Amino acid sequence: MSACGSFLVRTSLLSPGAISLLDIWGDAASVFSILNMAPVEVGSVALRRLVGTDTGIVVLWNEYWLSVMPHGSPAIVEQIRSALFTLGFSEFAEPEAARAYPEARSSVEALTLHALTRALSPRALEVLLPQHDAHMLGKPPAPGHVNRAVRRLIDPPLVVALGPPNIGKSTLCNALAGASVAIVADEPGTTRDPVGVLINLDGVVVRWVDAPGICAGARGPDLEAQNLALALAQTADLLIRVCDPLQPPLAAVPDVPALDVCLRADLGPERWNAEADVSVARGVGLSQLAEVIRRRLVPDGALDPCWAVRFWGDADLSGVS
Ligand SMILES: Nc1nc2c(ncn2[C@@H]2O[C@H](COP(=O)(O)OP(=O)(O)OP(=O)(O)O)[C@@H](O)[C@H]2O)c(=O)[nH]1
Ligand SMILES: [Mg+2]
Repeated sequence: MSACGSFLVRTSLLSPGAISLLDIWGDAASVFSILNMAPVEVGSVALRRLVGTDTGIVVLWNEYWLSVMPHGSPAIVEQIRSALFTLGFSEFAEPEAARAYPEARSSVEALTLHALTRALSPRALEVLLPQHDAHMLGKPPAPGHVNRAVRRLIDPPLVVALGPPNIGKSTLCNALAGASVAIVADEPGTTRDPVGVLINLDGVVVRWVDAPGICAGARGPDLEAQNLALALAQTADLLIRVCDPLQPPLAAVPDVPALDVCLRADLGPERWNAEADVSVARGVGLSQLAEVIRRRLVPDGALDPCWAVRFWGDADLSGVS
Protein backbone atom coordinates (compact mmCIF):
# COMPACT_ATOMS: atom_id res chain seq x y z
CA MET A 1 0.00 0.00 0.00
CA SER A 2 1.37 3.45 -0.89
CA ALA A 3 1.97 6.19 1.67
CA CYS A 4 -1.34 7.93 1.13
CA GLY A 5 -3.63 5.04 0.32
CA SER A 6 -4.97 2.64 -2.24
CA PHE A 7 -8.12 2.28 -4.28
CA LEU A 8 -10.20 -0.27 -6.14
CA VAL A 9 -12.58 0.34 -9.04
CA ARG A 10 -15.60 -1.85 -8.37
CA THR A 11 -17.70 -0.74 -11.31
CA SER A 12 -17.12 -3.92 -13.27
CA LEU A 13 -18.80 -5.88 -10.48
CA LEU A 14 -22.00 -3.87 -10.89
CA SER A 15 -24.52 -4.11 -13.66
CA PRO A 16 -24.19 -1.15 -16.04
CA GLY A 17 -25.95 1.80 -14.50
CA ALA A 18 -26.02 5.50 -13.93
CA ILE A 19 -23.35 5.39 -11.21
CA SER A 20 -19.85 3.94 -10.88
CA LEU A 21 -18.23 2.87 -7.63
CA LEU A 22 -14.66 3.27 -6.40
CA ASP A 23 -13.42 2.35 -2.94
CA ILE A 24 -10.53 4.30 -1.42
CA TRP A 25 -8.53 3.19 1.63
CA GLY A 26 -6.23 5.37 3.72
CA ASP A 27 -6.37 7.65 6.75
CA ALA A 28 -9.65 9.44 5.99
CA ALA A 29 -8.56 12.91 7.12
CA SER A 30 -5.44 12.73 4.90
CA VAL A 31 -7.40 11.27 2.00
CA PHE A 32 -9.94 14.13 2.08
CA SER A 33 -7.12 16.64 2.29
CA ILE A 34 -5.14 15.09 -0.60
CA LEU A 35 -8.30 14.93 -2.70
CA ASN A 36 -9.02 18.56 -1.78
CA MET A 37 -12.49 17.51 -0.67
CA ALA A 38 -14.54 18.79 2.29
CA PRO A 39 -14.50 15.98 4.88
CA VAL A 40 -17.51 13.71 5.34
CA GLU A 41 -18.44 12.32 8.79
CA VAL A 42 -18.25 8.55 9.38
CA GLY A 43 -21.67 7.18 8.39
CA SER A 44 -22.59 10.21 6.30
CA VAL A 45 -23.52 10.29 2.65
CA ALA A 46 -22.71 13.52 0.81
CA LEU A 47 -22.31 15.02 -2.63
CA ARG A 48 -18.75 16.13 -3.35
CA ARG A 49 -16.64 17.32 -6.29
CA LEU A 50 -14.36 14.39 -7.22
CA VAL A 51 -10.74 15.30 -8.08
CA GLY A 52 -11.92 18.10 -10.37
CA THR A 53 -13.66 15.61 -12.67
CA ASP A 54 -17.26 15.10 -11.65
CA THR A 55 -19.65 15.55 -8.78
CA GLY A 56 -20.62 12.33 -7.05
CA ILE A 57 -21.81 10.64 -3.90
CA VAL A 58 -19.24 10.04 -1.15
CA VAL A 59 -19.82 7.69 1.80
CA LEU A 60 -17.31 7.37 4.66
CA TRP A 61 -17.83 3.87 6.10
CA ASN A 62 -15.12 4.11 8.78
CA GLU A 63 -11.96 6.12 9.51
CA TYR A 64 -10.00 4.48 6.71
CA TRP A 65 -12.46 3.53 3.99
CA LEU A 66 -14.66 5.62 1.74
CA SER A 67 -16.72 4.89 -1.36
CA VAL A 68 -17.04 7.46 -4.12
CA MET A 69 -19.73 7.19 -6.75
CA PRO A 70 -19.29 9.36 -9.83
CA HIS A 71 -21.57 9.14 -12.85
CA GLY A 72 -21.40 5.80 -14.64
CA SER A 73 -19.13 6.75 -17.51
CA PRO A 74 -15.94 4.75 -18.15
CA ALA A 75 -14.27 8.02 -19.23
CA ILE A 76 -15.02 9.68 -15.88
CA VAL A 77 -13.81 6.63 -13.95
CA GLU A 78 -10.62 6.63 -16.01
CA GLN A 79 -10.02 10.34 -15.26
CA ILE A 80 -10.52 9.77 -11.52
CA ARG A 81 -8.25 6.73 -11.68
CA SER A 82 -5.43 8.67 -13.30
CA ALA A 83 -5.94 11.59 -10.89
CA LEU A 84 -5.61 9.16 -7.96
CA PHE A 85 -2.41 7.74 -9.47
CA THR A 86 -1.02 11.27 -9.87
CA LEU A 87 -1.87 12.00 -6.24
CA GLY A 88 0.15 8.97 -5.17
CA PHE A 89 -2.56 6.36 -4.60
CA SER A 90 -1.92 2.79 -5.66
CA GLU A 91 -4.53 0.51 -7.17
CA PHE A 92 -5.58 -2.76 -5.55
CA ALA A 93 -4.61 -4.76 -8.59
CA GLU A 94 -4.79 -8.49 -8.18
CA PRO A 95 -2.05 -9.52 -10.66
CA GLU A 96 0.54 -7.45 -8.79
CA ALA A 97 -0.82 -8.73 -5.49
CA ALA A 98 -0.07 -12.25 -6.58
CA ARG A 99 3.63 -11.37 -6.52
CA ALA A 100 3.48 -9.50 -3.20
CA TYR A 101 3.25 -12.61 -1.00
CA PRO A 102 6.41 -14.64 -1.63
CA GLU A 103 5.52 -16.95 1.26
CA ALA A 104 2.36 -18.13 -0.54
CA ARG A 105 2.43 -21.63 -2.00
CA SER A 106 0.50 -20.55 -5.11
CA SER A 107 -0.93 -17.47 -6.82
CA VAL A 108 -4.33 -18.47 -5.46
CA GLU A 109 -2.94 -18.46 -1.93
CA ALA A 110 -1.32 -15.06 -2.56
CA LEU A 111 -4.65 -13.71 -3.80
CA THR A 112 -6.35 -15.20 -0.73
CA LEU A 113 -3.93 -13.38 1.58
CA HIS A 114 -4.45 -10.19 -0.42
CA ALA A 115 -8.24 -10.50 -0.26
CA LEU A 116 -8.12 -11.13 3.49
CA THR A 117 -6.41 -7.75 4.02
CA ARG A 118 -9.68 -6.06 3.16
CA ALA A 119 -12.39 -8.69 3.75
CA LEU A 120 -14.49 -7.74 6.78
CA SER A 121 -16.99 -10.59 6.66
CA PRO A 122 -16.27 -13.37 9.17
CA ARG A 123 -17.57 -15.87 6.61
CA ALA A 124 -14.83 -14.86 4.15
CA LEU A 125 -12.42 -17.03 6.12
CA GLU A 126 -14.37 -20.27 5.74
CA VAL A 127 -14.56 -19.81 1.96
CA LEU A 128 -11.19 -18.28 1.15
CA LEU A 129 -8.79 -20.27 3.33
CA PRO A 130 -9.52 -23.62 1.60
CA GLN A 131 -9.09 -22.11 -1.88
CA HIS A 132 -5.43 -23.03 -2.36
CA ASP A 133 -6.33 -26.69 -1.79
CA ALA A 134 -9.53 -26.42 -3.83
CA HIS A 135 -7.60 -25.17 -6.85
CA MET A 136 -4.67 -27.55 -6.39
CA LEU A 137 -6.94 -30.58 -5.90
CA GLY A 138 -8.83 -29.75 -9.08
CA LYS A 139 -12.23 -29.13 -7.51
CA PRO A 140 -14.82 -28.00 -10.09
CA PRO A 141 -14.64 -24.32 -11.09
CA ALA A 142 -17.43 -22.35 -9.38
CA PRO A 143 -20.18 -21.01 -11.64
CA GLY A 144 -20.34 -17.24 -12.19
CA HIS A 145 -23.03 -16.60 -9.55
CA VAL A 146 -20.91 -18.35 -6.88
CA ASN A 147 -17.83 -16.30 -7.86
CA ARG A 148 -19.90 -13.11 -7.60
CA ALA A 149 -21.36 -14.12 -4.22
CA VAL A 150 -17.92 -14.94 -2.79
CA ARG A 151 -16.60 -11.54 -3.94
CA ARG A 152 -19.30 -10.02 -1.74
CA LEU A 153 -17.50 -11.53 1.26
CA ILE A 154 -14.46 -9.47 0.28
CA ASP A 155 -16.08 -6.22 -0.89
CA PRO A 156 -19.24 -5.69 1.17
CA PRO A 157 -22.37 -5.39 -0.95
CA LEU A 158 -24.53 -2.26 -0.88
CA VAL A 159 -27.97 -2.69 0.69
CA VAL A 160 -30.43 0.21 0.57
CA ALA A 161 -33.67 0.26 2.59
CA LEU A 162 -36.27 2.27 0.71
CA GLY A 163 -39.92 2.94 1.57
CA PRO A 164 -42.53 5.44 2.69
CA PRO A 165 -41.78 7.81 5.60
CA ASN A 166 -42.20 6.91 9.28
CA ILE A 167 -42.54 3.13 9.03
CA GLY A 168 -39.52 2.10 11.11
CA LYS A 169 -36.63 2.06 8.59
CA SER A 170 -34.18 3.78 10.94
CA THR A 171 -35.35 1.67 13.88
CA LEU A 172 -34.57 -1.43 11.80
CA CYS A 173 -31.14 -0.06 10.84
CA ASN A 174 -30.28 0.58 14.50
CA ALA A 175 -31.55 -2.83 15.58
CA LEU A 176 -29.53 -4.66 12.92
CA ALA A 177 -26.44 -2.56 13.63
CA GLY A 178 -26.86 -3.12 17.38
CA ALA A 179 -26.17 0.59 17.89
CA SER A 180 -27.94 3.88 17.55
CA VAL A 181 -26.61 5.10 14.21
CA ALA A 182 -29.81 6.61 12.74
CA ILE A 183 -32.24 9.02 14.39
CA VAL A 184 -35.68 7.60 15.18
CA ALA A 185 -38.84 9.64 15.85
CA ASP A 186 -42.56 9.29 15.39
CA GLU A 187 -42.83 11.81 12.60
CA PRO A 188 -42.35 11.56 8.85
CA GLY A 189 -39.13 13.04 7.48
CA THR A 190 -36.96 12.19 10.52
CA THR A 191 -34.19 10.84 8.32
CA ARG A 192 -33.21 13.77 6.12
CA ASP A 193 -29.91 12.59 4.62
CA PRO A 194 -29.09 8.94 3.92
CA VAL A 195 -26.97 7.26 6.63
CA GLY A 196 -24.36 4.62 5.75
CA VAL A 197 -23.26 1.93 8.19
CA LEU A 198 -21.40 -1.38 8.03
CA ILE A 199 -23.58 -4.17 9.44
CA ASN A 200 -22.73 -7.83 9.97
CA LEU A 201 -25.75 -9.85 8.81
CA ASP A 202 -25.38 -13.54 9.61
CA GLY A 203 -21.60 -13.38 9.07
CA VAL A 204 -21.67 -11.20 5.96
CA VAL A 205 -20.78 -7.53 6.34
CA VAL A 206 -22.90 -5.22 4.17
CA ARG A 207 -22.89 -1.49 3.55
CA TRP A 208 -26.38 -0.58 4.75
CA VAL A 209 -27.89 2.72 3.71
CA ASP A 210 -30.82 4.02 5.75
CA ALA A 211 -32.59 6.32 3.30
CA PRO A 212 -35.10 9.07 3.98
CA GLY A 213 -38.75 8.13 3.41
CA ILE A 214 -39.73 8.59 -0.22
CA CYS A 215 -42.92 10.61 -0.71
CA ALA A 216 -44.53 12.74 -3.38
CA GLY A 217 -44.43 16.50 -2.97
CA ALA A 218 -40.94 16.76 -1.42
CA ARG A 219 -39.10 20.01 -2.22
CA GLY A 220 -35.71 21.65 -1.74
CA PRO A 221 -33.26 19.74 0.46
CA ASP A 222 -35.82 16.98 1.12
CA LEU A 223 -36.16 16.35 -2.61
CA GLU A 224 -32.37 16.43 -3.04
CA ALA A 225 -31.94 13.89 -0.21
CA GLN A 226 -34.58 11.62 -1.76
CA ASN A 227 -32.90 11.84 -5.18
CA LEU A 228 -29.56 10.98 -3.58
CA ALA A 229 -31.17 7.93 -1.95
CA LEU A 230 -32.73 6.84 -5.25
CA ALA A 231 -29.39 7.24 -7.05
CA LEU A 232 -27.71 5.07 -4.41
CA ALA A 233 -30.51 2.53 -4.68
CA GLN A 234 -29.82 2.20 -8.42
CA THR A 235 -26.39 0.78 -7.59
CA ALA A 236 -27.56 -1.47 -4.75
CA ASP A 237 -26.72 -5.15 -4.71
CA LEU A 238 -30.00 -5.58 -2.82
CA LEU A 239 -32.86 -3.17 -2.29
CA ILE A 240 -34.90 -3.69 0.87
CA ARG A 241 -38.37 -2.55 -0.23
CA VAL A 242 -40.10 -1.84 3.06
CA CYS A 243 -43.73 -1.37 4.02
CA ASP A 244 -45.70 -1.62 7.27
CA PRO A 245 -49.23 -2.99 7.83
CA LEU A 246 -50.64 0.50 7.25
CA GLN A 247 -48.59 1.61 4.25
CA PRO A 248 -47.79 -0.42 1.11
CA PRO A 249 -44.29 -0.53 -0.37
CA LEU A 250 -43.31 2.07 -2.95
CA ALA A 251 -44.75 1.25 -6.36
CA ALA A 252 -41.84 2.63 -8.39
CA VAL A 253 -38.35 1.64 -7.27
CA PRO A 254 -35.06 1.21 -9.15
CA ASP A 255 -34.85 -2.00 -11.15
CA VAL A 256 -32.35 -3.91 -8.99
CA PRO A 257 -32.74 -7.17 -7.01
CA ALA A 258 -35.20 -6.47 -4.19
CA LEU A 259 -36.50 -8.07 -1.01
CA ASP A 260 -39.95 -7.06 0.28
CA VAL A 261 -40.01 -6.62 4.06
CA CYS A 262 -42.92 -5.66 6.33
CA LEU A 263 -41.81 -3.55 9.31
CA ARG A 264 -43.86 -2.77 12.47
CA ALA A 265 -45.58 -6.12 11.93
CA ASP A 266 -47.17 -5.74 15.39
CA LEU A 267 -49.45 -3.00 13.99
CA GLY A 268 -51.73 -5.32 12.02
CA PRO A 269 -52.15 -8.34 9.80
CA GLU A 270 -51.68 -6.67 6.37
CA ARG A 271 -48.26 -7.53 4.93
CA TRP A 272 -48.54 -6.65 1.21
CA ASN A 273 -46.98 -10.01 0.16
CA ALA A 274 -43.77 -9.25 2.06
CA GLU A 275 -41.15 -12.02 2.14
CA ALA A 276 -40.13 -11.22 5.74
CA ASP A 277 -41.93 -9.63 8.72
CA VAL A 278 -40.21 -7.73 11.52
CA SER A 279 -41.37 -6.05 14.68
CA VAL A 280 -38.41 -4.38 16.35
CA ALA A 281 -40.77 -3.27 19.15
CA ARG A 282 -41.54 -6.93 19.97
CA GLY A 283 -38.08 -8.21 19.07
CA VAL A 284 -39.52 -10.50 16.38
CA GLY A 285 -38.04 -11.43 13.00
CA LEU A 286 -34.65 -9.70 13.17
CA SER A 287 -32.35 -12.70 13.05
CA GLN A 288 -34.58 -14.31 10.40
CA LEU A 289 -34.34 -11.13 8.31
CA ALA A 290 -30.54 -11.03 8.68
CA GLU A 291 -30.41 -14.62 7.43
CA VAL A 292 -32.79 -14.00 4.51
CA ILE A 293 -30.71 -11.01 3.39
CA ARG A 294 -27.46 -12.96 3.75
CA ARG A 295 -28.92 -15.82 1.69
CA ARG A 296 -30.03 -13.43 -1.07
CA LEU A 297 -26.52 -11.92 -1.23
CA VAL A 298 -24.42 -14.99 -0.46
CA PRO A 299 -26.48 -18.18 -0.92
CA ASP A 300 -25.58 -21.27 1.10
CA GLY A 301 -24.22 -22.90 -2.08
CA ALA A 302 -21.55 -20.18 -2.34
CA LEU A 303 -20.26 -21.07 1.14
CA ASP A 304 -19.82 -24.71 0.16
CA PRO A 305 -16.12 -25.69 0.04
CA CYS A 306 -16.75 -27.93 -2.98
CA TRP A 307 -15.86 -25.17 -5.48
CA ALA A 308 -12.63 -23.74 -6.82
CA VAL A 309 -13.74 -20.11 -6.67
CA ARG A 310 -12.45 -17.30 -8.87
CA PHE A 311 -12.77 -14.66 -6.15
CA TRP A 312 -10.34 -12.15 -7.61
CA GLY A 313 -11.12 -9.37 -10.09
CA ASP A 314 -11.82 -9.62 -13.76
CA ALA A 315 -8.24 -8.84 -14.82
CA ASP A 316 -6.62 -11.59 -16.85
CA LEU A 317 -4.53 -13.68 -14.50
CA SER A 318 -2.52 -15.74 -16.88
CA GLY A 319 -0.26 -18.11 -15.07
CA VAL A 320 -2.39 -18.55 -11.95
CA SER A 321 -1.16 -21.80 -10.47
N1 LIG B 1 -45.26 -0.39 16.88
C1 LIG B 1 -44.03 -0.30 16.39
N2 LIG B 1 -43.47 0.91 16.24
C2 LIG B 1 -42.23 0.98 15.72
C3 LIG B 1 -41.50 -0.18 15.35
N3 LIG B 1 -40.32 0.20 14.81
C4 LIG B 1 -40.31 1.54 14.86
N4 LIG B 1 -41.47 2.02 15.41
C5 LIG B 1 -41.82 3.43 15.63
O1 LIG B 1 -42.15 4.03 14.38
C6 LIG B 1 -41.79 5.40 14.41
C7 LIG B 1 -40.97 5.75 13.20
O2 LIG B 1 -39.73 5.10 13.31
P1 LIG B 1 -38.46 5.48 12.42
O3 LIG B 1 -37.50 4.36 12.57
O4 LIG B 1 -38.00 6.85 12.71
O5 LIG B 1 -39.13 5.45 10.98
P2 LIG B 1 -38.47 5.85 9.55
O6 LIG B 1 -39.14 4.97 8.54
O7 LIG B 1 -37.00 5.81 9.63
O8 LIG B 1 -38.98 7.34 9.40
P3 LIG B 1 -38.43 8.49 8.38
O9 LIG B 1 -36.97 8.58 8.56
O10 LIG B 1 -39.16 9.70 8.85
O11 LIG B 1 -38.86 8.06 7.01
C8 LIG B 1 -41.06 5.64 15.74
O12 LIG B 1 -41.99 6.17 16.66
C9 LIG B 1 -40.65 4.26 16.17
O13 LIG B 1 -40.53 4.11 17.57
C10 LIG B 1 -42.11 -1.46 15.57
O14 LIG B 1 -41.55 -2.54 15.32
N5 LIG B 1 -43.38 -1.45 16.08
MG1 LIG C 1 -35.61 7.28 9.29
